[in-house]
Amino acid sequence: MTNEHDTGRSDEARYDFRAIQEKWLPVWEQLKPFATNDVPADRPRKYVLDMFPYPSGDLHMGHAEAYALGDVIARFWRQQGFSVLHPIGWDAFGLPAENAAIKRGLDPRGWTYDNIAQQKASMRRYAPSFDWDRVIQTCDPEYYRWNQWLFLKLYEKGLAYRKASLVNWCPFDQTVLANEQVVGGRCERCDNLVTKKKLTQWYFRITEYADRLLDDLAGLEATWPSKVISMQRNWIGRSTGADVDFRIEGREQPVSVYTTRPDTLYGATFMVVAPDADLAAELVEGSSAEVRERFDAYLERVRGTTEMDRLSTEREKTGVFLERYAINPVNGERLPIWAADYVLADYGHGAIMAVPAHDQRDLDFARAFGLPVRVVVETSSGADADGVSRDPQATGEALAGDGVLVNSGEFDGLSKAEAIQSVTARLREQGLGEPATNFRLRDWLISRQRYWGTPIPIIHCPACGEVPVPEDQLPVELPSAEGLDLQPKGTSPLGAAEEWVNVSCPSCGGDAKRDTDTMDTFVDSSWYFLRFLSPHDDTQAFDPAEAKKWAPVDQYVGGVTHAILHLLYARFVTKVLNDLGYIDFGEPFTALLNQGMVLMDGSAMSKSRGNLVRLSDQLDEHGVDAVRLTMAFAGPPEDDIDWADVSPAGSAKFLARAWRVGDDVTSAPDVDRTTGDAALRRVTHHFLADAPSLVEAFKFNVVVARLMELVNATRKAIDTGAGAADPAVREAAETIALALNLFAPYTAEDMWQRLGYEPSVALAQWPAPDASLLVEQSVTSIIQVDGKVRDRLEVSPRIDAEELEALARASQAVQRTVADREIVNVIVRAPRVVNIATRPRA
Ligand code: ANZ
Ligand code: ZN
Repeated sequence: MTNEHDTGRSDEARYDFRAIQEKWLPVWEQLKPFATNDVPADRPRKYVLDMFPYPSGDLHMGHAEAYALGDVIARFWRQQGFSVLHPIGWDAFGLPAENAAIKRGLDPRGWTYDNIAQQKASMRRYAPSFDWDRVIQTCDPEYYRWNQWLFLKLYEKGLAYRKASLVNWCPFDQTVLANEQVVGGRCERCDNLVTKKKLTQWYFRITEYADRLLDDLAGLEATWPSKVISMQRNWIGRSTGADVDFRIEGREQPVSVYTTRPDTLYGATFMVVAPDADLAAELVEGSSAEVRERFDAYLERVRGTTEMDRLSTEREKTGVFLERYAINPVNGERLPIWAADYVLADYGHGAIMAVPAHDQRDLDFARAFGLPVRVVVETSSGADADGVSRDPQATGEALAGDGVLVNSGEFDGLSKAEAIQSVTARLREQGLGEPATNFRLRDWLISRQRYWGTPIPIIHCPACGEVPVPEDQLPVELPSAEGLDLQPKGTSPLGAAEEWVNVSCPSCGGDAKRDTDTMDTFVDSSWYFLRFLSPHDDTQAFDPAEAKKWAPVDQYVGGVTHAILHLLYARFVTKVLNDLGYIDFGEPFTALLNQGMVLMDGSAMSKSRGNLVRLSDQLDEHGVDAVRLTMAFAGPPEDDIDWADVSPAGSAKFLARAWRVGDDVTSAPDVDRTTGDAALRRVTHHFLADAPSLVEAFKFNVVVARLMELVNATRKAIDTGAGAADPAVREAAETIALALNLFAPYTAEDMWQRLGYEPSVALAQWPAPDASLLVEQSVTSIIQVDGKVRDRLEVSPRIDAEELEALARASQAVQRTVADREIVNVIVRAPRVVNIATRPRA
């Protein structure tokens, strides 16, 4: 043990963050304080996970925030006696690498691994408490082999399938996109408008889990941000109503429509089919040549329209009358059938009964094309003063609210809710309809026509059809990019890798071809948290025994940008693996913390905006610890941080001050602390008592503020009070080092050594506070009425003004004095004085 306190250290020992960083980084690399390979079986465990980075360029300020905050939690649980698994890896496949490589004429492989190397070096210096023996990189065949395994498991269960359908197509990236990757009608990656294209693609049947994905959100309400929960709820979008069958003149089969308002069936005045639905094409075959021509032209236009626009209520309504008629099952009315783009082909049945009086989009359409409007629910919200519903035809406003049925035969007089029940029951009796549930959620489109991803482990055989690659032949390695044209062109570049594509069928041995698509990279990240549990296992995707010990993740930390996509997919895959018996839990992430963004001058940082703050510059100038501390101190972790408003220089100054406190201590580690200065001890022990619950509530900034108070109190004790040799000063300094371990690991480690301990401070335990030092002493509070002392109350020194005023007003003596006079003013100076002013009642 080194104890520099006896060795005549220099008086002007200086805090030098560069020297400290250089000193401790290699020590930690040797020591591996965060290794988790053999942790004691009987110690409780926590799994803290930060979303893994995408290796495009070096780490940036956003990473610096996320990893600083996640590390507070990981380090905290270690101090609280837990074995903590805190791994890191790289989410390394995907378009950005591929596009960057194409631009530079490089192999995406080299570009990606170079970036990983750079990020890894920066990450090590940044010193989150990662277990570096568990790093995974999703573009390693050792990793993506298990993506392929997962695909095959889903395929066996019928949860992975191929179908031809209209898909989102990015004309710029020349690839399909999942619904989740279309943001406001635009490609999430390149921001170009997304169009639709009919293609045969691979899907994961996430819709089969829609109910569970929705219902299980209830169990996350206490530990996930409510915003994320409601975004997921909306995305899944469960809607309940009824399917109603309409007979079509000149067609054998009836057409089903989905409605959430079966109560409005008598108000249906026309039917609308999606122009791009198969039904529309079929119906128009029975129409005149002129209509067919108009329809074809219309369809052409619709194809170029985004889904967003189609659903917009602002847009002018367009459509084509198909000269065909449907029959309303309840009253036999003939309803004209139109094709219009506000009805979507892939929701419900791609056709609707239009009820213009009660549905705004139907009303807009009816008004545009002169179709009848019939009110069937008298709503109170749409009523005049005399109780008569306003005419939607005239006002242009549909009556959407609650009300009583009219013009609806035997159902007249029922409330909306009653009528929904009764009409549905009647339809069911007559075999004309049934209750139905629909989801906004679509199956997850996972195939991509791009190079840099996991090959889909399927072989297409002319004789046998789709043949899964046998598990013992995994991984299907991605062929070298050499000689391949990676330019996006709508078909996968892998098709040109002839040696790779042409194989013999695993089933019949005949000539066959590999599937040339690659998987969406969200497949990679849908289960990566399990791979960390046994990252080097080459016999299975993850070890179920390790999953039992560590999983699910206790605390997940990452950006809110992943509120839907990644989190939904990971929840889905977890449920599938649960059903398949590999794991015994159904939710991957027990708790979730979304950190805010790091802004500069009020807006997101970007090169083009010219407000980019480079992390490496900040680290060079202020040091790792100051940057990390600044991230924690800036405010609640969920809030955005404007780098223009914070002071890493101030953080560095504080760290130097804290470090010097440790350096000043002259007592030995084994000194009897109970003999120390009581006032300072009380401050220290209050801090020891309060910090853990503050950390658990993610109030990191409050912990830092309290720590600053502790440093000040200690400084004062050294300079003007008990002195550097007092045991209470040592106790305070050690507490400071332990707390700094959460935010500023280099400074903490260095202090710890100067205080006479071996590394690592990260493994030292948080001491229990001494309860006797937490007992509040009371102070005497003087209560005056009109300038005369009337009572004295013994109160807590921490009492707040409101509480003290209430006590004063409740005092017998005060009440007697005030009697029937009126209190006009109360001035409270907690905890010492309350002044009550009165006057006679008027
Ligand atoms: C008649 C009706 C009357 C409707 C009324 C609403 C109000 P959610 O809640 O999103 O499930 N709809 C059904 N399929 C559609 C499709 N493919 N494209 C566009 N709209 C479609 O909405 C269900 C309602 O949206 C359905 O209920 C249907 O209009 C329409 F006063 O039927 B409703
Ligand atoms: Zn075959």
